Amino acid sequence: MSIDEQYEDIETNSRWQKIFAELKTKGEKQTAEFTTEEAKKAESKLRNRFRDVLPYDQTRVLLQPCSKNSSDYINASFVQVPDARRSYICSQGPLTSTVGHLWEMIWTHNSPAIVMLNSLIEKGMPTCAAYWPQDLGASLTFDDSDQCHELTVTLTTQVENPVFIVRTLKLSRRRKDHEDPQAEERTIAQFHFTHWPDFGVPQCPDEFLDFLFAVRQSGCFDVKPNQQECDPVTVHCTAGIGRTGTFVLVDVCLALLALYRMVDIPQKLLELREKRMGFVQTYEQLRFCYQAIIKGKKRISIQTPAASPSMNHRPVSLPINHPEPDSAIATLLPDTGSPR
Ligand code: PTR
Ligand code: PTR
Ligand code: PTR
Repeated sequence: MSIDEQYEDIETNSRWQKIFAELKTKGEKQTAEFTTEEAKKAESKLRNRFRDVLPYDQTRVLLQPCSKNSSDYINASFVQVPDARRSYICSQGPLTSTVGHLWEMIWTHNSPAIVMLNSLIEKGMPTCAAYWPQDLGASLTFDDSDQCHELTVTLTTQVENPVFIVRTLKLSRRRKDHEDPQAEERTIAQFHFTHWPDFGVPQCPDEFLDFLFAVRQSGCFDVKPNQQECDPVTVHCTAGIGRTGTFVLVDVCLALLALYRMVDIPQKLLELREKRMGFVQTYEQLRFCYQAIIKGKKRISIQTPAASPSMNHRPVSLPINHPEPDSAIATLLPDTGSPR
């Protein structure tokens, strides 16, 4: 059955809840062996936003603290998907006390971009620390005592689209134990989707796809020569599972469709849940994934090099150094007719 037929079948027979529940049961069996020991340690607990959303020990991202006695813990997981040539770091929204850790992780693991899917305030409550400066040209410095480096983040550009904002951040890092340390600098792109309530779905697949294609067009998912996968793109929301899982599942399935023309969406979700718990939090989010994959597949295949009227975002050009795109994927990508 094609994805469209599967969708119609589930929709007509109102089976979303049932399928979602079955996946939960299967997923729990598959992940029964995985542990969260590090996340439950006393010093880690202060670094978790939620008690029940933890990275598995098997896939957690490690910090590199200065002293052996300091914790290397951050609530973030590696989600590597070699068959789709994708790699992500999926993370909770940082706490005020872990913002320096987030930037250190981004530097250490060479993450070229951040995909943010929550707002800083939701239902009147803070959901994530403001980890970047809010004013153009402004800087924030993070100098955590357990880290070897001081990190400074500067907001250099900000472009507002109807449902998302693209920011360019300059990240500079210098060792604290040198007398006159040379700071190194990198540019990190941040793609911030601003219209997605937690446990909800975006208003329509098209606005989500505008966002996803803007992320893709930056080149942040390009695979460098001699690498199997792209450098890990950091994806977060509040807990880093519901909206983050939805984004990753749609992107992975569209990448797989481009490479192999077929994908088993429920199976892929189960595989992703082995990397980070709770990926895709509601049956509506799963239904939305199908809708976005079906629309995304069509939208990609009807794009012509000359025109792409349905793409209402501006082409995003970011100073990420990347090689030519993987040709199999590039053929299915929207071409806005503008240079990369
Ligand atoms: N302005 C909010 C307040 O009342 O404090 C805080 C806030 C800041 C909320 C930023 C959301 C934000 O997201 P964005 O960077 O997309 O404006
Ligand atoms: N940038 C190219 C263009 O505008 O024609 C297409 C392109 C976009 C290529 C994104 C690769 C991209 O990334 P990914 O291979 O990860 O989808
Ligand atoms: N214990 C929290 C709750 O259930 O409310 C955990 C949680 C919060 C889980 C938000 C998922 C959430 O959504 P997202 O991953 O999209 O931020």
